[in-house]
Amino acid sequence: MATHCPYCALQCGMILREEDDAVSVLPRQFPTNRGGLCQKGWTSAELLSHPQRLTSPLLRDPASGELRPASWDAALDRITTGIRDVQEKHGRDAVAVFGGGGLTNEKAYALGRFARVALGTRHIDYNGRFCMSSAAAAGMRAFGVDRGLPFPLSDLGRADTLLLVGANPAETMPPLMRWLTEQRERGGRLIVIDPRVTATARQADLHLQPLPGTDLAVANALLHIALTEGYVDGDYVATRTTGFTEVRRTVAGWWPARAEALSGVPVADLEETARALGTAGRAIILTARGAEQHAKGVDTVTGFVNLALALGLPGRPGSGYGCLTGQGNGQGGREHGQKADQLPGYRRIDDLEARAHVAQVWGVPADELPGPGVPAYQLLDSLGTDQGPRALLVFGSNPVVSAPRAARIEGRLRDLDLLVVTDFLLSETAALADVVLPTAQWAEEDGTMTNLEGRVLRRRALRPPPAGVRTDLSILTALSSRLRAPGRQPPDDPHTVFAELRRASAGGIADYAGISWDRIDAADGVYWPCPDDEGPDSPRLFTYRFATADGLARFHPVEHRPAAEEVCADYPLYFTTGRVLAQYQSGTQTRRVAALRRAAPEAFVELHPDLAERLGVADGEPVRVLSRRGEFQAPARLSPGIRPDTVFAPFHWGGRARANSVTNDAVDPISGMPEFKICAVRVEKA
Ligand SMILES: Nc1nc2c(c(=O)[nH]1)N[C@H]1C(S)=C(S)[C@@H](COP(=O)(O)OP(=O)(O)OC[C@H]3O[C@@H](n4cnc5c(=O)[nH]c(N)nc54)[C@H](O)[C@@H]3O)O[C@H]1N2
Ligand SMILES: Nc1nc2c(c(=O)[nH]1)N[C@H]1C(S)=C(S)[C@@H](COP(=O)(O)OP(=O)(O)OC[C@H]3O[C@@H](n4cnc5c(=O)[nH]c(N)nc54)[C@H](O)[C@@H]3O)O[C@H]1N2
Ligand code: SF4
Ligand SMILES: [Mo]
Repeated sequence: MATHCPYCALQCGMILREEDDAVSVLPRQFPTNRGGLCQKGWTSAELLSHPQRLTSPLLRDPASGELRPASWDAALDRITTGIRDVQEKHGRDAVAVFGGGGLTNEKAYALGRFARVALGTRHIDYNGRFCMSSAAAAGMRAFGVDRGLPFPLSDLGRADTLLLVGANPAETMPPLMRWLTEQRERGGRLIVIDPRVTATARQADLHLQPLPGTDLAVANALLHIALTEGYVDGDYVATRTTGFTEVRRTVAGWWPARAEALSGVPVADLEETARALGTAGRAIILTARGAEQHAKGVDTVTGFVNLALALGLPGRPGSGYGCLTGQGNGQGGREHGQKADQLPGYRRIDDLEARAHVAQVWGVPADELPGPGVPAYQLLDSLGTDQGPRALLVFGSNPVVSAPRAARIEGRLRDLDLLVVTDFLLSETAALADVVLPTAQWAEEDGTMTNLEGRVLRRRALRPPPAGVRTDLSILTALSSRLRAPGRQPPDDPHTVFAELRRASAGGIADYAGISWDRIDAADGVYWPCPDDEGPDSPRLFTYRFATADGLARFHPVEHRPAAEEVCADYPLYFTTGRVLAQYQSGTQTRRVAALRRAAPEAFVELHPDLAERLGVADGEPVRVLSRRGEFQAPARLSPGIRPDTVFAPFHWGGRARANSVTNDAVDPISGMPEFKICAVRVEKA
């Protein structure tokens, strides 16, 4: 059966085969992965029948404090009683929902509707806030629309110059590297900006290795050079954009030597990068989490968008700016109402017309819909406090491992009157819950996912979930009927939910009205916006106009600023975080797959050999990393490929090896994105 991988936003095509009870994975020719899969995709079916899989609800026993198997009736009763108690005492907003970018479009949509209508709370947000929010906000303000890649992935293979800023696809989306190989075989140049010599940087023609948190200075200097060298496309700027005068004034102060002093990137490399972009027939600039997960992430992305606009790239064939979306449904998950300020179709919840449209689809009065909630970190950090919600329902996230300053968030979760987690494995967050509900896995339910290109895809059920397990949709339906809000939730059949999503999104920015499951099947996916059944979809955006009211793209002047926390005598090193190939996110899934555990068995702290020598640490020896917020411990991994002033660790592990015990919870003022990619630490021999 043809479907797609459960993990990242590349959504590689795969075939599932069932023999007896065992499910095997085969790669599938799909226009994005062209028959490629990474190790995570190959091994994804192993979790379907994993011995640790949850097959019964779990309830915390008040006497022993342990989680014990319970019936669905008992579990659902405990949840509805808990919700009613909390809402009676503290009001409707005292219950919150936390979603995930791995949920299908149908589930993300149903979750937003459940929060606003069945619970009547304004408090819903999701882990995409930690992932996509900075690029999303920058894209919205520049282009009037936020779609990761506004062009098909295949364009990467045809670019003369490709600039990757804070992206390591060789580990995070391995089959995507085929397009980069093709690009270089055609004579194109690949330039990578990353503080580490990553597997991706090793393939680049030019690698800029800045200090973490200085990408914005680099972007402004690149535009400064483009101006002085005459690479700016004056016609394009005049006819397709507004606001350049201010930006020109700001970047005038960013002469390359100033950026070199801050970032450590040599002037010659800055000049070479500007030339490669400015003289290319086709050029593409892509950002990912390295540039975005900062308290100035929106402005940093905006710096690169300004550069792309000044060079006249967006909307030109084979050229443009894009962001590499991360989670399986990182794109669709941010369009249909899991965000605190959003209604389906990428509508704003404070827009009266949007409220009227969606309320009519949902069959409720518009003034009954709550207003905007707060972004993920602010929400998590308010839990169980006097001002915050007292009950939380989590669908598809493991914040105990993945939230910044995680020990503090773990404490907040413990302070709740009621924590409910739906998962198919006992994640670190589920282990803290009062009620855990076992849910179906990707190969056990139908639905749609929207990949990094804005292409809507079909996920297909190979077989029903095991006995005792329900789908997220049926859990939402059951809860709303117990909350005596039946009819306030769509039925639990994903096809019916998708039909409703199409109507709710109609006329919005992310318009799915013309997308049907049959149409997706017939055409290797359908790109949004797609307003009409009969009309075309939109593989390429911006060819004639941008999605702003006047059709013009907007420049925004942006200034470099220091990280929220700078190094000092007590914490003299920069700390940054990211991913390794064989583990996924908080690791709940991949740490339980034997082959992946063998490939990446434990966390590590990547250090330059010179730094290690100063600390008296040998390769493989355990070290402690300490910040103002906490500490974690893992073996040292010596690598000459990292800057000597910077240490790196992956965030896939919990417990003592939890990198997020030290990360900074400073957030971007516009997007709410936490500063995962830079804080000040001290490293000691453990
Ligand atoms: N194997 C694997 N693949 C995944 C995932 C996974 O967990 N594991 N997760 C998926 C998801 S949700 C996402 S969001 C994507 C993320 O995909 P990427 O963004 O490619 O992944 P990261 O490793 O978080 O960050 C990329 C790079 O940023 C660099 N970096 C750190 N600080 C800075 C900085 O200040 N500036 C610059 N320029 N670079 C910096 C890091 O060294 C790292 O190599 O991956 C997706 N794919
Ligand atoms: N230090 C640091 N921290 C980071 C990052 C970083 O780069 N550095 N990156 C951030 C980013 S980009 C992201 S995306 C987050 C991700 O971090 P999390 O939000 O924790 O994401 P996952 O680990 O994918 O958690 C998904 C959980 O839901 C379960 N699950 C999967 N599918 C479903 C489903 O369909 N339904 C239900 N009910 N459950 C499901 C899984 O078993 C797992 O336990 O981490 C962020 N945290
Ligand atoms: S690259 Fe992403 S979608 Fe493709 S197989 Fe690996 S994890 Fe799955
Ligand atoms: Mo992500």
